[in-house]
Amino acid sequence: MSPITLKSYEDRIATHPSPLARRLLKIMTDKKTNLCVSLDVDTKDELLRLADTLGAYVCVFKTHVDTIENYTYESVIVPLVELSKRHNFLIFEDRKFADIGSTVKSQYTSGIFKIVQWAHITNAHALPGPGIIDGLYSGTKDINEERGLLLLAEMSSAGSLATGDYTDKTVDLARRNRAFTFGFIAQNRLGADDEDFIIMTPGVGLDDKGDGLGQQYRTVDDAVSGGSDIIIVGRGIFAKGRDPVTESKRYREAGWKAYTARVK
Ligand code: 6AU
Repeated sequence: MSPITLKSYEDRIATHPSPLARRLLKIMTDKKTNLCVSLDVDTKDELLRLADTLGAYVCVFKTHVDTIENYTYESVIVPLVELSKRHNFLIFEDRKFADIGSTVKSQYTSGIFKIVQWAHITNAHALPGPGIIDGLYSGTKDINEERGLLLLAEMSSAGSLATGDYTDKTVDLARRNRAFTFGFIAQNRLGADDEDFIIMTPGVGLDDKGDGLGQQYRTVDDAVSGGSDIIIVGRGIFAKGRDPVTESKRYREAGWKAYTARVK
């Protein structure tokens, strides 16, 4: 266990090199939650309803905004940003950028989504090399609020190619710009003992083992005791037959209990 994982979220606020991560750690401390809910729903009504009813239990809401039917900036983003202020959570657009710097800059700043305008957090594959970080970072130039990037260092899906040397090189890339690249999507603790990267872990589920399409689930305890800082949960919370409020409370409690046991 690295010394960072034994420190409280609150203690990490003072020393973290990323302004976005400092804001996130403060929200987690204040709201006592390390739960990120993945709002993988098809309609804007459902997205906004869940963001409102579950807002109190989460530090981050993760979106795939390109899957929302009848998307418009005014009807989806404007109210979502309003809810993020009301309930004090950050928005993470799970865009998984994967192109050359110049292209990802346009994808981040332009088009119908204008992700950089509203998503506090986004993520990218390391595959294209350092230009992808430089391109995304240059897109934040005119934004007056904290923005942060997660690199996909490991994936939860069966047979993922993001392992070993690829994962190590992804960690190296993140070191280029610690004020912007504040952490990883990963299954394990990554970085040197004294480096504070925020580890966000998908593929967490208490009742399922997989989804028949490659997803693999681990328990909350397994992820957090292994060094994960934030658990990402989607279908474990809102799959058919599950009550999202009950499940959010359950995952939040499990996540906080596992974290408290770790830092004790
Ligand atoms: O809990 P689930 O399986 O319903 O949803 C998991 C969510 C999905 C995936 O797109 C995403 O997490 N995800 C990611 C992310 C966040 O980048 C990486 C990964 O390795 N596995 C994964 O499931 O929205």
